[in-house]
Amino acid sequence: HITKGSVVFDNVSFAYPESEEDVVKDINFQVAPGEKLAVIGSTGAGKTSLFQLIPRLYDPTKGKVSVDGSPLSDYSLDELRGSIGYVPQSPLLFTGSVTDNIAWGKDQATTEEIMQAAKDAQIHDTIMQLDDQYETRVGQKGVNLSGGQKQRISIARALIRKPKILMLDDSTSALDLATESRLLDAIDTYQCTMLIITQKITTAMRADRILLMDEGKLLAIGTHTELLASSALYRKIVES
Ligand code: TTP
Ligand code: MG
Repeated sequence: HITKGSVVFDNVSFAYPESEEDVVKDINFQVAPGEKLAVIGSTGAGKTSLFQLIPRLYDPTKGKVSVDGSPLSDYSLDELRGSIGYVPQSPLLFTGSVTDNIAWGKDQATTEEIMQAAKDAQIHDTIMQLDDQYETRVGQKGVNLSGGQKQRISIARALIRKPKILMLDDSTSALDLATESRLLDAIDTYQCTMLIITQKITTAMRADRILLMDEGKLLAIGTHTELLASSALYRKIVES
């Protein structure tokens, strides 16, 4: 079982099926249980591709990813996806109520658990303003929600499972700074390992360490101060 939430990448490379080109190139790093790691890098750097290898949406073409000291293949997909809260870059809601969308995959979720997850994801107030509140239908045949609102429902869906590893793929891009800060404060109380892709240096600086990717490669990993000292590309991003 995944109880600690450590993640290790060992010489991991990855190319999409039917493609020759590696989009993740020989990557090594370790994330300790409870650590918060931000991943930054320009568009197309391979951040999303790297993330997809952890809940096994794809498998590496070379190397090994381990969680809690065991290779991912030692876990069932149910176990992996039950312990890893993965919020994709473009989350999908299905046609159903807000409640259904948050509780998805957790059949016995109570109203309290659903509302707590929504509050922590900073979407509760918005839900309360909808015509039917938590029973409002969303998804293709439901009310229109903004990208940022969908992201937060998707974050609530991840939080309700109390994941050991929480992965946010640019999930706070649409949030104003104050709301994002409240969201990250709430996530701190979950005591999970967090991997967060972000374009914002202020968000990255809230993490324990920052991983900088460029053209599929890990260019640097360390604290903000360490990267300022060691990486010219990082300095360029900070200055821009
Ligand atoms: P991404 O991994 O999507 O790069 P990114 O997440 O760093 O970029 P962004 O900030 O814009 O979200 O892409 C890396 C390469 O992989 C890119 O050439 C596109 C390709 N790719 C696929 O071929 N199929 C996919 O499903 C994805 C996600 C990416
Ligand atoms: Mg991406």
